[in-house]
Amino acid sequence: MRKIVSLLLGVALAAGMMTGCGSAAPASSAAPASSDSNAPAAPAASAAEEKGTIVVGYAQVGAESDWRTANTKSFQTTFVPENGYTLIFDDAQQKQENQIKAIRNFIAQEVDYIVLAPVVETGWETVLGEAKAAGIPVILSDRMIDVSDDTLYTCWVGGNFIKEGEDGVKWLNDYLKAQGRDNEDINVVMLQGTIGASAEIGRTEGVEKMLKENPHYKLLEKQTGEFTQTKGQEVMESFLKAYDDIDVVIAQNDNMAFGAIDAIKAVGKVPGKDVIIVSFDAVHAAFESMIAGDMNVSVECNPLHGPRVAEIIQKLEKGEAVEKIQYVDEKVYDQTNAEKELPNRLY
Ligand code: GYE
Repeated sequence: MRKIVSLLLGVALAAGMMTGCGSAAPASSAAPASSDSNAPAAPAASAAEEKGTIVVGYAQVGAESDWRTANTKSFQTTFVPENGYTLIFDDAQQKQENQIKAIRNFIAQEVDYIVLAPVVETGWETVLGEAKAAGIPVILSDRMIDVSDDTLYTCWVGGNFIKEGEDGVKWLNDYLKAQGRDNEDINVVMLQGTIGASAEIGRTEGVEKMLKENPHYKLLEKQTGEFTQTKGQEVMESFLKAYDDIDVVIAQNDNMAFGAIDAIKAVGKVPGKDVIIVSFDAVHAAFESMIAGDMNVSVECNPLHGPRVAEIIQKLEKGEAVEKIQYVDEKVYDQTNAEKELPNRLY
């Protein structure tokens, strides 16, 4: 929407960023910049300008999980020229410093909006102050930030992570009761997400609060698995070496749970029976795992924020007010309803 010059600059920078970061963004859904050196940048930029598209820079966390992949796809299919948008996508590979660089690039390109899914909660004052000084609204999606000045962002939309953590243990309480194990001492280990990410902070808080309410629970150990399958498996292997009586694994996302399940099978134990698996996200593969009897439960966390952010931008374009904090409704799925629900799942 801004000057052609800035778009041209944007296209050039976006092309550089995409190739520089090795981003997996398909050309069709990213900025009309192509890493193909035969494709001239200028016509693509003016095409975007002719259509009067709204230019959105998305500073994404990375590609660490199925949830994240679904989230990226949601943005890349929503913010397309046919819907009136040009998306400049940046994959920060789980590093805050990369996100800060991406935001500075977006500011230099004079994008219309910046969307940020912050890797961690703290350390955003300076760069978001720069976005504010440039007059570019910042919409937070997925994870939260911890800043004293809430004018540094326009609004936030995402999951209620504390509630998700509580829901996971509530499910466990009911399950153990139904199994006649509610008076048994239960040993728990927890695989945490990226330390300092609000999804980790909230889920840890919610889980620990609920575990403390029941003296039968003993949290043996918690450690980060960085929200990845590989690290989840690695940490679970070390837990299994250290403790021979683990009753429950609480994995703060499905991918770490998949890794834990592999580690449990490798020592000859049966996941879903010998060790109860409580997980988060409820991605497609989690439903398959529940149907197979491996995973016991997955607390939903909905990644399809693209349309939600588009709705916010449309309101802002019309000068309408938007809610500062918007939680998405989420459910809990387990082995009793996984098969029935699987065909309805969108991610
Ligand atoms: O649970 C995990 C992803 O921030 C809610 O990030 C998101 C989390 C999600 O890597 O799978």
